[in-house]
Amino acid sequence: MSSVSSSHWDIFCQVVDNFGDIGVSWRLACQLADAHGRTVTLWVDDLTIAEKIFGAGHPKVQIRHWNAQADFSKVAPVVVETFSCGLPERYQQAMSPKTLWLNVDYLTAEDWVEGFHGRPSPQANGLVRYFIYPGFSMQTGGLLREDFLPAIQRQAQQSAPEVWRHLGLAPSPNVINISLFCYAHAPIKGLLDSLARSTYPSRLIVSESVAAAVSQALGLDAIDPGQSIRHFNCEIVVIPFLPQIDYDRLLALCDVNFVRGEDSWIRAIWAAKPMVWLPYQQSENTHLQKLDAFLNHYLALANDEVKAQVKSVMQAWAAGVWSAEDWDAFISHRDQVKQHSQAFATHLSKQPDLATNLMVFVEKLRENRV
Ligand code: TRH
Repeated sequence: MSSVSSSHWDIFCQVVDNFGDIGVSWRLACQLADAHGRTVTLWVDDLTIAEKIFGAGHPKVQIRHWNAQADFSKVAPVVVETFSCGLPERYQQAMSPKTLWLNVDYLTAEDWVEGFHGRPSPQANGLVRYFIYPGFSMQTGGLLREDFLPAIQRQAQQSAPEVWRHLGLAPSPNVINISLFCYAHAPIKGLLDSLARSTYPSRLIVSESVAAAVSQALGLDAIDPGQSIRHFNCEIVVIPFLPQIDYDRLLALCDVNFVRGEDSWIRAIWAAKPMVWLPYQQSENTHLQKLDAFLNHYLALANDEVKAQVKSVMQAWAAGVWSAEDWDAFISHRDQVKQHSQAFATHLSKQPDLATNLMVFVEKLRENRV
């Protein structure tokens, strides 16, 4: 085994589908480099999806293609496997008992993660794999959050007209701006109908990956990025897939954010605006349990009105049904929901972030304190 710097980490990512696996892995790699001085090699099995996320890259993060021919002879002192994707057999053979192996698993707000976070899992080959569970409480690994994010959000809001134009959109301060990033099974037609007949004018900013589902709901062939159409009291505009940092700017500017999966969900929490989260669909409606677990955290300190409005809209959206009345109530109380979202983000941001928690965990492992 050749040696690599003691401040080097390897991260392994398998792109199952969509952008979340690589979105989280890339964000973690960049944050370990920016905030903790690590150099990182990010191994990814599918570079086509990944390239949408990498943008101009990062000087301290090297991207390598994880394939059958890859050279795994250089093992980092710390290796992170994301979302239980496993480590290549040849890489494991090159690892020593001193290599620290962490599996950063999917985010869930369910309570069981507290009991499993940080637990070792001895492997048949003598190596030990530690399970890290991101989460919403101090007993979990926390959430990814960069120190520079508040400045990005502030700047977006202070220079809103310029930032809207930077995103390829006209400043539109007199309408409700809503970003839409969801899965195709969401009741999109219900949302479009509600926005069309609402007394509040709105602009629905649709991510490119959702454009096909939106056009289908409208009975159109396609709406391309850059195109906009009027749907009664709502302007629908499709935008291309944005660099991650621009997506944060968009969330900071919009009045309501529809998000999904894992990483956009967390970004919408930090944006501190009214949000509607759609969990990744799972068999036996497990995703609805995950939603309820999140709502318990998210709404723990909310007043009864906010609780009822947020709950009914998010549960309906995730269950694939739509209630125009619930949406109307939600949207007309958006200032109260916003205040609540700000309080929730402030409360969560007092907890250490995931990258910092990983650094602390690794130090404890080195000192045999886990
Ligand atoms: O793409 P997703 O649906 O990813 C999902 C989830 O991670 C899910 O839990 C997992 O099981 C599945 O993948 C395999 O949604 P998510 O997690 O929000 O990831 C989207 C990423 O794309 C996130 O990093 C934000 C980023 N993004 C941009 O950078 N620009 C954009 O314009 C948009 C819409 C998203």
